[in-house]
Amino acid sequence: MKMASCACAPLSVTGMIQRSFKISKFLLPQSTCSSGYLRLSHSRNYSQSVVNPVENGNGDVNFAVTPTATILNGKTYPVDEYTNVNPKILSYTCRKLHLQKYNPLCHVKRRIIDFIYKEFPSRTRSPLFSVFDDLDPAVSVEQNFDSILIPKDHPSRKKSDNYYLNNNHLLRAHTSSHQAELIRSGLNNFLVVGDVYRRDEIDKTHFPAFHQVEAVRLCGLHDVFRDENIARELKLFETGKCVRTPEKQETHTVDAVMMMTSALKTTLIKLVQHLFGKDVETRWVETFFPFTHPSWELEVNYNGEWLEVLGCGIMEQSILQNAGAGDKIGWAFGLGLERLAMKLYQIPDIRLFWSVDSGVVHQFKVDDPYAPIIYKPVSQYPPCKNDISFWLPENSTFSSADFYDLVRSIGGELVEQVSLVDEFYHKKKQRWSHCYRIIYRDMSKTLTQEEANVIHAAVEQAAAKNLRVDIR
Ligand code: FA5
Ligand code: MG
Repeated sequence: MKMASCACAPLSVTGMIQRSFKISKFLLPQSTCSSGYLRLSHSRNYSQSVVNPVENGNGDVNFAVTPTATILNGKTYPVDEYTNVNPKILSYTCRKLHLQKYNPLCHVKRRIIDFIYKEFPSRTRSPLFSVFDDLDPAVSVEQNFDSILIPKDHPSRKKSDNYYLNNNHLLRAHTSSHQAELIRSGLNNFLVVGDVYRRDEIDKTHFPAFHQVEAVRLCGLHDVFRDENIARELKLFETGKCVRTPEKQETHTVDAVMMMTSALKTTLIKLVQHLFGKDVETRWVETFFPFTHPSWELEVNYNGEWLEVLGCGIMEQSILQNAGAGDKIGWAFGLGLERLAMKLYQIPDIRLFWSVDSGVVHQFKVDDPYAPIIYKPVSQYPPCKNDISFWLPENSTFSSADFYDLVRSIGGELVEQVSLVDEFYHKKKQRWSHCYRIIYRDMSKTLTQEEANVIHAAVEQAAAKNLRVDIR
């Protein structure tokens, strides 16, 4: 497989340079096309010639690469001159960070979904917005580009910017790939959360795989103009011949666009305030996307720099028409989960979201997505893992919290994490057994296993004496 050279994406931190207008990676609209929605199931039936099946930790094999084909989520993509995915990139598709309960991206995702549910209450039992967070990241060129009017010769289609499975399929470059198919399926309000892939540089704010949340809201006349009398007077669409202006598409009325724009911008400002508090500093930047007009990016102030967190706009009417919703007008936005999570938790490097280092993972291990976590840098030095198993005292009220306190009081700052890894009840003995894993790590030097063992032995002794457990 020959790799094309790597292209750099726009910087995430846009700096203090004032821009009121910016040309995005995506330019003006041209072609139209329909979309075929594909939902793939997982399968483990791979051919004999599979080179490197990879497990995702749940025992699911998600991808394999052979000399002639890539197999991803049970679908086979024959290799051709366009293929530039590699096993490393494919391995990220197994991680599904936005679905991992304790990943910071999942906490932020849950906060965003909460907000949207509250902001758009439903008249029925089910929420107004449908949420799709497990759509296959392998999409057709048609889904990623054509269905949302990205011109055939548009630079964002380049092999150097994307991970192609072959000339017909790629790892989605944005969650907008699913807009057309979901509208076609009859939905008016939906969110898509997922991993997206771009051939980017790798630095503190860029990674070739990241996560987006897409929102689409389609409105009929009465959703746009809530007041009955006003709705009788006003229209969504121009009837005569009309021109496109910087403010609106040719088919839309000024009134409809003004109402939709105000609803979109208000929703987004409320969303960032929901995440960062009322004092968050924001600014709107006009931009171009082939799939929206007018279009904007929202930036938030992050440590004195402007950070672009999302793109949005009024959906191109022909996308709606092609998908059978031409009687409605829509707004859409696509936001970057990593950038919001970096600001929210003060995470300094985008790679940390992918870390399996217990020192990182443990900091976000909370059930409440609103827990006010500030990321603490993890030591560069290696950890030591020691397990302790004991029988709980008979007829007593042992609590894990007491054990955690005890470990902390003995190990002090050297204790990075304590977690209950196993518990069972022994019928014959009529006693409970607990096993805890303790991770010791020094912030300033390498802690040797011998040093860790000394502390661990002290923990065992103290637990036996103070908590009356029987070490096993
Ligand atoms: C898009 O991807 C559009 N599909 C968004 C959109 C949807 C616009 C619906 C209009 C309507 P953009 O390439 O700007 O646009 O990416 C959107 C957001 O994803 C960015 O604002 C940023 O928060 C995040 N993002 C983009 N590139 C990266 C990257 N390399 N690393 C991390 N986050 C990124
Ligand atoms: Mg952008």
